[in-house]
Amino acid sequence: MSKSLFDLNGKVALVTGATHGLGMAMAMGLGEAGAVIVINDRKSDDNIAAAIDQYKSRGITAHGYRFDITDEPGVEAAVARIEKEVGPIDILVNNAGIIKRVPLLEMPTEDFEEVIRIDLTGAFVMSKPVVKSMIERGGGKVINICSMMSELGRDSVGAYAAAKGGLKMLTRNMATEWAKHNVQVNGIGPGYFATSQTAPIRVDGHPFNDFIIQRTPAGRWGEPSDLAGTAVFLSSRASDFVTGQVVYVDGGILATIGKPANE
Ligand code: GCO
Repeated sequence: MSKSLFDLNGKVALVTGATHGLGMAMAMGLGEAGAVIVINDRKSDDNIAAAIDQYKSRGITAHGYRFDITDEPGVEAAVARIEKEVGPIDILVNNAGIIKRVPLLEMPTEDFEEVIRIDLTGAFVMSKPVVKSMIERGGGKVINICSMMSELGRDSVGAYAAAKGGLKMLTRNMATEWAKHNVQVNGIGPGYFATSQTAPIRVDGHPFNDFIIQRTPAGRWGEPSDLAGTAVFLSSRASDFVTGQVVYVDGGILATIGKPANE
């Protein structure tokens, strides 16, 4: 019987930063579609071990490695080790990232550069050794986790928006250069999701929480599991002729200018 278009059995997926949050939710989706999951954390073996247990509890085979996506020699060594110990990486999800909510005029330049280094340059550093191997093997899939901030600005997230805007264009350029090698590169742009990263602005009664509920046509924050289907689609042969796109999973927020609060 022919495999489902969305079947990932036999595939190895590296999802950076997938010890928690949106990365874990996407990795769980890829695992449930059959992929073997590889995750990383830049600091904590404990975080990795706890996450591996969560994957295993869902019947998903997962492996964890400690490395920093901005450390180029460390990334190259980790990719070589993963491909030796687990197998060639068929799917790379560049998810790891940070945010610093500081108004631009108050932000130290080193903090701005740290956000760019992790959220933008990190995807470039991580992709090079993985994609070189994909090209040798005839192809693969890369998914860069962009953001609504790839399209819109917001007070206090200027460094993050600059990084995520750059990541959208890096996605298009990766797609341009690697399509001839059967490597498809796309982005996922989450809207506002209920994660630890948004917890400070999501508490009941917080003006921003009320604003997002009102500004999002779906009338709710996204749940991490809302991203799994798009991640599976962009990791599977169902998307073999899709490249250079950013799919926004945002409850409709980017589709509308919104409506008056009392409507
Ligand atoms: C913020 C939020 C956003 C979301 C997400 C939107 O402070 O505005 O953290 O940046 O996390 O990136 O796509």
